[in-house]
Amino acid sequence: SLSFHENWQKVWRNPTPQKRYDVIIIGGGGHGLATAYYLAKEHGITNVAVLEKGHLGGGNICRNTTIVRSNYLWDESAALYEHSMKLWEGLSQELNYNQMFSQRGVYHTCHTLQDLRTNERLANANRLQGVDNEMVYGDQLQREIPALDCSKDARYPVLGASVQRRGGNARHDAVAWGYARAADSLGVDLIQNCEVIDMEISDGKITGVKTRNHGVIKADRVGCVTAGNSGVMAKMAGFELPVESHPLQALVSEPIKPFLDTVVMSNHVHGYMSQSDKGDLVIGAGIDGWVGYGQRGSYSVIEHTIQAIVELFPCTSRVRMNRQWGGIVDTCPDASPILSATPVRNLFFNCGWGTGGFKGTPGSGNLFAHQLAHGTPHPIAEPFALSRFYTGALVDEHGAAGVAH
Ligand code: FAD
Ligand code: PYC
Repeated sequence: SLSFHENWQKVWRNPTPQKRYDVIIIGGGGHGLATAYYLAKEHGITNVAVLEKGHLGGGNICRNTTIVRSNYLWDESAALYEHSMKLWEGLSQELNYNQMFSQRGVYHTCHTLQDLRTNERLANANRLQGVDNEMVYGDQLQREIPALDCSKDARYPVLGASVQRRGGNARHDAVAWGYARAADSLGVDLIQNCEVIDMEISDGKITGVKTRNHGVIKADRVGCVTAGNSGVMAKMAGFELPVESHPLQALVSEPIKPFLDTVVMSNHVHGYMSQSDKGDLVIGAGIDGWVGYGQRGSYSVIEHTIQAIVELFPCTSRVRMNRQWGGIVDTCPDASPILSATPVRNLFFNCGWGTGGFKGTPGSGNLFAHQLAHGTPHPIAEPFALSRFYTGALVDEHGAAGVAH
């Protein structure tokens, strides 16, 4: 059926890497590609290569459940995620690529008094920060989400929910491909199948990277944006990161008629769900309790997650599941990301986004590009430096992470 579609124009070039670049970005996921785009677009730095060990967008950017929101607790996080949300709101136009960004609302259901208090506090904090978030209860919640079991005799009755109405979801591969196409058209070299296997460091300063199949490539500055592999990359550079890499699993069902036009997350029974435009139910779990690098699903996680989903939406009990998978997320002790200089001069890391980096993609790329261009952090990124793990100025967002760590 594709025989009449030959000779299509390539969406990006497939260049042979140069011997040297002004900036090398390791990792062609959402954040790496966004960083390359903003470096070229906003800072005029186009002698840039993105080195990706597999294919562009084969990592978490295309394995996530696409939830976008900015309802985090602390001012530092609200500034970070709201910066990203504002970029999301103009991204289809900016990249001339339909991101299918759908602000259909994200609900966090509350099943205990403590759950309610936590969410009410969050909603109040967000409103003071200028971020939309509100509480809905009882009949209003039932009207807004007819399929949600709001009955009093549910095993874990739903007492109310917070909702960020500007939250929602987007099409994950459109994000990767949109940034890739735009970065390529500004002159960035996107090098696929190019694994970085070592760092070239001299007198405490990075001078380039060693790759598996293209030898050493020199650079003035290197940004490492490798999500679940960040600990491995830091080891190559001779230091340790306070991150743990865990599998995070998700699954989708067979397509069914539209019945859910919003995103529902429950921290208490622990599961979350939205319905895609194709009709599949997109369902996710908490992180696996063990560390690992296996990008796979497992039966026990499916079973627990489906129990939670059926508890919330009894009408889904006979829907068949189609696919399951895992991605490796790098989690920090405070469930906040790291955008930072490192002990190696001119080597910067952007990692630790854990279970929540999809929503952060545009903001992360935008702020990290600033840091790579200037050598100093953008004011919004300052609180997310590695130094917080020495000073103790952590940005604890476990309560707002939405996914159990
Ligand atoms: P990736 O796409 O993983 O990019 C990193 C890239 O680095 C990869 O392509 C990898 O191949 C490459 N790389 C690694 N090592 C090397 C090397 N040595 N040399 C060259 N390249 C290398 N977040 C949300 O906000 N909302 C959600 O709903 C959500 N759901 C999720 C559900 C699941 C199942 C998972 C796994 C994650 C979810 N996340 C969510 C988190 C989000 O996907 C990640 O935080 C985010 O995608 C990470 O940034 P990235 O896109 O750049 O990562
Ligand atoms: O950060 O909102 C989130 C999220 C949902 C599912 C995984 N992460």
